[in-house]
Amino acid sequence: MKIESITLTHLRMPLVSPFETSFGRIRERECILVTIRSEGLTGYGECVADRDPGYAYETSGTAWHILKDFILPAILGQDVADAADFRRRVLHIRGHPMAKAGVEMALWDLLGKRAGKSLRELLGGERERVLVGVSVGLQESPEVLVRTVESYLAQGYARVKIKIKPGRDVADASAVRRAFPDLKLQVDANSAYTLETAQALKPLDDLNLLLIEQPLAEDDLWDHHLLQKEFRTPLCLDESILSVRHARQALEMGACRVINIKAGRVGGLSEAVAIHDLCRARGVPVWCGGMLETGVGRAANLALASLPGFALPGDISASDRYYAQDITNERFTLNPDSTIDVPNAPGLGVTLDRAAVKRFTLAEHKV
Ligand code: OSB
Ligand code: MG
Repeated sequence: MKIESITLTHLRMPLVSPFETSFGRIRERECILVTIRSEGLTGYGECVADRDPGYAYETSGTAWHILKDFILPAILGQDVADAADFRRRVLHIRGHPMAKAGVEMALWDLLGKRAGKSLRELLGGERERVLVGVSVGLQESPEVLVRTVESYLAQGYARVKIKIKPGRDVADASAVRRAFPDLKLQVDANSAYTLETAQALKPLDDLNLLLIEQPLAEDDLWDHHLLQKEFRTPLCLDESILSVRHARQALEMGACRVINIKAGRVGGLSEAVAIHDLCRARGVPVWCGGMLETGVGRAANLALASLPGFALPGDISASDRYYAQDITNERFTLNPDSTIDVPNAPGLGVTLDRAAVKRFTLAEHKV
């Protein structure tokens, strides 16, 4: 595919409600929309880096720089055969997986459109609808949290993840468990603990949780291994897993028993599928994480989650859980069985609401 032009659009979109994690509270989410034109077709990708380096070191600012000054020049005017070819062309750029993944997604969209195949088909996905859950941010109090969870259950979500941080962990999770004894429940600490402070999480082991996500630092597989030995509940890694190599080492070390896969965090959908394949071969359950994506990234997450090894419900909620106004014409809705349909149209299967994109645009760069 000859890469004829690329547009970067820096977006800032208001969330329907604030989202608070152990690393901060946001009311608006930023991302970079990547638009690539090739041979009469247009492909879209979403770079999921947000404004602040709270979840990862990448931000919309660093991604803009890496995209504009390094990734775009490496492919503009070039004939890029496929995602593997793209990855080879950006191998010399160290790190910055979210910046790379945004472009890789747009290339997958183009490849699908050219072949007349959905991203699900291209990636080898089997399901036409995928099980999903909702990720609930930190609330004012355990009482408010229980009410918030209750409202999502009323909407049909059958799996809930709550965010925790030191001092807001056992009481919150216990309150939700008491209120909903049979709920599929899991917690996410976003690296807020150390091996020492994580001792306070011991009572979580009696709450019948699906998993405990990323309690310790992102660069600390070894202490996750030590902590996993102390818990019956599976630990799940998110921030720590940036590649299929990290995934293999974490599993061999016993640092986790479940992996959260996010294409943005691992440099793209190809690496995400490779991690899925590794885990599937080893009988390790994976699930699709989320980064509060727009309809563009949400479509990609749904296609990814349709692969057979995604054994647990993903953090892929309906569009209205995030945005009153999204940038795609398509809006994703929750089915009564806590699933969302995987798009069927070629590529990502979404079209852009131009007026919405314009309304949320902070900056544009076109080459
Ligand atoms: O750790 O999974 C996370 C959102 C932004 C950054 C990190 C995380 C999250 C979520 C929300 O938990 C997942 C979603 O619904 O998109
Ligand atoms: Mg997480």
